Amino acid sequence: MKTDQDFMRMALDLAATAKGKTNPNPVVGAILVKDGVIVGSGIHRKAGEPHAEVHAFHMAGEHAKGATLYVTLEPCSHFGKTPPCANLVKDSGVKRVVVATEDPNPAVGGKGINLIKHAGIEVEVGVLKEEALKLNERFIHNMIYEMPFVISKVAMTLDGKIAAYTGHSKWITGEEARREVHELRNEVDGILVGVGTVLADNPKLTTRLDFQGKNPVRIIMDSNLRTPLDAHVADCIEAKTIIVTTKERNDEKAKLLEEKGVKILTVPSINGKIAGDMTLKMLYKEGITDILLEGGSEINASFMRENLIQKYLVYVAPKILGGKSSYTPYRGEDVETINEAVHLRYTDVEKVGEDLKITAYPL
Ligand code: AOF
Ligand code: ZN
Repeated sequence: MKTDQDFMRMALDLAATAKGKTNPNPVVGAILVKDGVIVGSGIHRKAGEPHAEVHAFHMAGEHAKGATLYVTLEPCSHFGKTPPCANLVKDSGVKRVVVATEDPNPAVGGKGINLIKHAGIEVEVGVLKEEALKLNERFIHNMIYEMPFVISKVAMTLDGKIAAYTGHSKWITGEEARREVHELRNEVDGILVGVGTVLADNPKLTTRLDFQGKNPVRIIMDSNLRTPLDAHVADCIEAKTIIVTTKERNDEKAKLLEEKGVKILTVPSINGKIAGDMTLKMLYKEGITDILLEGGSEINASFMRENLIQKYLVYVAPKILGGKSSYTPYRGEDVETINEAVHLRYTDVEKVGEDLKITAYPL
């Protein structure tokens, strides 16, 4: 006999297949089970399209009567782009509803669960809650802070170097780790670098996979608009570009970049430095719900120091570079003591090809 946990795990696995496809919405999976048999299943595929429950009920038809609904997120109670799922559940004839976690969207926030309970349907909340929270970490962060979820990605040697003193860095990690980074780019709304990286490497910052992936919006932190007009990122045919700058920038250059299709986002500065938190708030208003922060080391350091990173992904290559002037991933200002370190918690360590991948969250 399969347990509630077993069915919820299936629903979570279904939901996970849509990761990166539903932004700004969460990923959600739903399964209808009657007498131990799955009679309906569904996922939310894309914002604006039907919710997971709708697909599951559609598949189950009459079999939904007397069934148990397993859903990874509380059924919604509001009219968004689609009508409330809680009403659908209420009228479906299901006898029990198992929910992994509440919807942090203030428009829902428990109201969906209450509506179903008041209809006399048995509801259980919290089955595989931790997994469900992790799966929707991006969406939950968005709902609470109204800012994008920032993932800092670093590829470094075992001795913590990301480039030789010349800036040469191709390649530190192996093919499999680099492929994973393209899979990540395929999932996020934005990819952010400093203008230093644009000047040094002239990167494309696009997604290159065996299939047609999604290109995230390229976001360049560039207070003085030093991005060259012929830089790959200034070419907006393949992917969109936002340049984040300050009021002090050259208006003429801004116009020329805009003519190439670049969006110029003017953000307040503090001592000549673009304010990181304001940048994120404004990017969220532009529809960016998550960002892959790909450096370089000064941008990484300022986001890290301002506590603007929600997740760290560090790929460690089995190589030692050494050297006094080689680059490290989070440079910034010198600190005097270990007490000034930002503290993290490791959640996963995994081997990817020849490299290690460490996942960590700030405490
Ligand atoms: C569910 N099942 O599959 C999803 C839910 O604009 P709408 O109508 O698509 O509503 C989006 C909101 O609905 C989203 O912010 C979240 O609160 C909830 N998403 N709820 O019951 C689903 N995707
Ligand atoms: Zn819904």
